Amino acid sequence: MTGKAPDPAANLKQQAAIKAASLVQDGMAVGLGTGSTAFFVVAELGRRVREEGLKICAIPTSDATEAQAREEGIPLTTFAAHPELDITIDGADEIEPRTLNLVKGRGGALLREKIVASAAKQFVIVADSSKYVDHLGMLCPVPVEVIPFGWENVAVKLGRMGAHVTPRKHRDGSFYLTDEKNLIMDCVFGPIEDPHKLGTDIHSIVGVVEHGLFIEMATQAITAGPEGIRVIT
Ligand code: ABF
Repeated sequence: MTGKAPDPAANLKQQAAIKAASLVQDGMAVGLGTGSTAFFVVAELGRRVREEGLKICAIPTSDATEAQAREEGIPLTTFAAHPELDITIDGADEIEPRTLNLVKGRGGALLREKIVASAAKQFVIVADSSKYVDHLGMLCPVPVEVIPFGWENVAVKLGRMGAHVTPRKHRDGSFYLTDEKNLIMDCVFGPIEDPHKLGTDIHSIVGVVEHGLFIEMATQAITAGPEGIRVIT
């Protein structure tokens, strides 16, 4: 038998996704996120397009989301036609509730996710409540997208910044490649006291394309947990 194990948080993710999708209105240009929670957002928007006649156009953050959006019948657009978006809805790996700073990119789509998020007037995060942390870096590594040429040198420099660096690989040992054909370095820093400074330092390394610290970007987080739906602005 093939396929993934059932996701115990799927119901919570879907609740948060449906609430977030309700923010989307006729005429909006929408950024579509990537991951198992964003999946439910795309599904709900597809349902609204088909059943309610919702009129939107969308830019996906990954090839996988693009394929899903096409299946759902959501009209797609480009940055040439819509250089600015009304809203982007996406998942996250960690959310600091005090600041709405985030770690993203476990799914490998962080570069397009950051571009699509930064192009939007509203950037809404959807997640189950397990993603809340006191400090970024507590639950998961910070992914750093790196040009393949000379990645070993970038890894050394990330290590000198205090990270334990693991190049992301597939089970067969081959390198994971992003949609942009770059590598991902998964960097364990532990709890991050100053994510803004760390993000700036990572960016200063030649060969780094982008990192998964999303600082002062999210305008709202909608999460679902056993206590119900929580909205933070
Ligand atoms: C994307 O999907 C990523 O930035 C993040 O890594 C991941 C979250 O996935 P999930 O919703 O499946 O937990 O949003």
